[in-house]
Amino acid sequence: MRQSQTQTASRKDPSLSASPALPHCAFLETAQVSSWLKTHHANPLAIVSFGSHVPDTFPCPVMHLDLPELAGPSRLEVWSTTDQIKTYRDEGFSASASGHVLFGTVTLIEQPGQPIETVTERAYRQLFSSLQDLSFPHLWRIWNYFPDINGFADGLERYQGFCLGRHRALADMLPGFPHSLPAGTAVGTRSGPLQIYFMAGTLPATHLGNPRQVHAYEYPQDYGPRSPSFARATLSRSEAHSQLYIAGTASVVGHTSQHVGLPRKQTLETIQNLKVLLPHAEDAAHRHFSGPQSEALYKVYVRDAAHLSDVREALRSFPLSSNQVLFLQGALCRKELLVEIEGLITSD
Ligand code: 3EB
Repeated sequence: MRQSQTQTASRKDPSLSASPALPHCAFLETAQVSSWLKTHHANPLAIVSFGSHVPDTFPCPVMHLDLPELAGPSRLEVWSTTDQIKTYRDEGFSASASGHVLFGTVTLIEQPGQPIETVTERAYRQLFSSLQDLSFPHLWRIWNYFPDINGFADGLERYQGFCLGRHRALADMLPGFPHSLPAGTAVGTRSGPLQIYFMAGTLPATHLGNPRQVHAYEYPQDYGPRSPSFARATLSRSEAHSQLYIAGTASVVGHTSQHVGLPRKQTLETIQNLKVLLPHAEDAAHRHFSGPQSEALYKVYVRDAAHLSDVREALRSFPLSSNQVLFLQGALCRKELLVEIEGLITSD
């Protein structure tokens, strides 16, 4: 099966025939993981847990996030590859590398009295020096989680402090900043340290904006002293497929939050943002992301568990099977945002 897909794709674009497999992501119950990996001849790159137990027999980075699952059986986000894996570990850092892709985690505990911007800047500087050391200089996708995201300290909302520290490190260390910024997610956990996981490549990926939205890195200063450093989506490709990493997408049009207090309408506005992004990404990739053969996974972050039924109701216009979507309870970076959706689509 894999073999025949490869051949089809090589005919389409022979210049890419030497590139390796893209990482695969699946939402799996803990008890399914080992047999799933065996059947797919895959090795785990990283596992993200939202409260489920993860046996320590997995050799890859494992990140536990305090983001309660709101529906269905508890599942893990399992990233894997059919390539061989090499793992790395350092204080607060772990990663696994396969072929052209590095998947890693950075975890930093906030010390009492230390501002979130200082912790964030340090985490991003550590991340960048690891990318340089391991020779995966191109960031493809990044996820950021920390508690009390809407809390205030030293006159700044903690999310704004986070943006400030992230901006300091990235503006200094990321070549091509801000156009080389990858798709991002930033969500508030119930508890825990600053937790970051990321995918990086030996080759650059393509970063996209959303035609309905201002680039987050060009937001006006009303939202904080430094703008959020992320792209709306990132494209990477192998010989056979393209992958579209969709950043956390919310009810933001232009740069303004829409439908304050209305979870159903915010969800519909978010879906509208996704519907505009998809054809834009298809044009850029020359691949289909909305066809019947493409595979899509979404994480839906809901601020208030009481809004889950409204959110699910609105999502009926965007049909997804239960193995394609995780509903997680998390706080979002503007107080008025009630729902945010991120995605990963592999083209047909
Ligand atoms: C927004 O559009 C919503 O700071 O990394 C979404 C995804 C949001 C990522 C980030 C913020 C981030 O501005 C918030």
